[in-house]
Amino acid sequence: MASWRGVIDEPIAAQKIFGRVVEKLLTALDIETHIIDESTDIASFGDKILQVYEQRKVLVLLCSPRVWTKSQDLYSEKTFEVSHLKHYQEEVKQKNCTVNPSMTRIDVLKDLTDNMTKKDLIIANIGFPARELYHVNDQSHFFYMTGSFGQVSAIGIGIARYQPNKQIYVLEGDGSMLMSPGILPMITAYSPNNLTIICLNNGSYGSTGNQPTLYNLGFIDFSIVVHGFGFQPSKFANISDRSNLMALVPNLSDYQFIQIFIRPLNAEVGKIPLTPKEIGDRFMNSMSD
Ligand SMILES: Cc1ncc(C[n+]2csc(CCOP(=O)(O)OP(=O)(O)O)c2C)c(N)n1
Ligand SMILES: [Mg+2]
Repeated sequence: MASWRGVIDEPIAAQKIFGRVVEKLLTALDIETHIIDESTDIASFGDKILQVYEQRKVLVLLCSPRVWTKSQDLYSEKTFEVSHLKHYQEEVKQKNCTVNPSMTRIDVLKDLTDNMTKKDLIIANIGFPARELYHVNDQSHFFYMTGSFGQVSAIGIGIARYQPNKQIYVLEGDGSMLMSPGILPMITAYSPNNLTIICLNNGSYGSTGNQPTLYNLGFIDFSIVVHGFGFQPSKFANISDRSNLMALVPNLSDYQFIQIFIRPLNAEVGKIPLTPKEIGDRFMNSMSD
């Protein structure tokens, strides 16, 4: 099953080209291709998918963005409990291993930006984290990712090292953090005192339609992961409700890693009306201020 990115409502240039040519490419390669327009269409392809295994053939089901991008509050009852890691959770003294989050991403972004100083830099994960941040409080010194999923902390450590007088906040998601946790020991190695990773954990790939991540399925605990990678326990916080968040925000920059559990709900905000070049140029110019 392939995501037919670019075919509708696509602002990213590279994806538009892909969307336009992929069907023709597959036909030229003589690969049987069918289009899935809505998630309800998938069931009707059960027999075709079985044939792939039985006849050992290649079949592509090109899924329109309509299949994925509907935002639904699918996992609000999720408690983020990882029972087989309880022993370690006690060892690293994290009390909030079982949580039932009440805030959404946009609630958290409002509270965070209201409590940051005007010069703090934010590097925002691709998708709704960037879109919602732009919507609640756009600043030229905020960098909105439009690609490079999984690289937000890598960008953050680079900027933190070369802008030691600025405070940098990185907005990770559970999905992006699971994709590239390898950056964490690099951050420990450099231990910049001007970088804070804020991981907005909604247990899902929220920006692509709230498919559950392995975090949601209860296999992982980031509090143990980051401790294992050498982050200092006193510089780590788990947040699951607004009163804890408000108690922490005056001292945000004292932390290296803040995990905030949120409900998997995307706000109804439009796309960012800036090209990737405009976002980059504006951000770079703001550094020289
Ligand atoms: C390499 C790559 N893989 C996948 C995507 C599609 N993609 C964009 S955002 C996203 C989900 C992000 O999930 P998470 O980091 O948890 O943030 P959330 O949207 O849930 O806040 C995915 C899968 C992409 N742009 N690039
Ligand atoms: Mg997520």
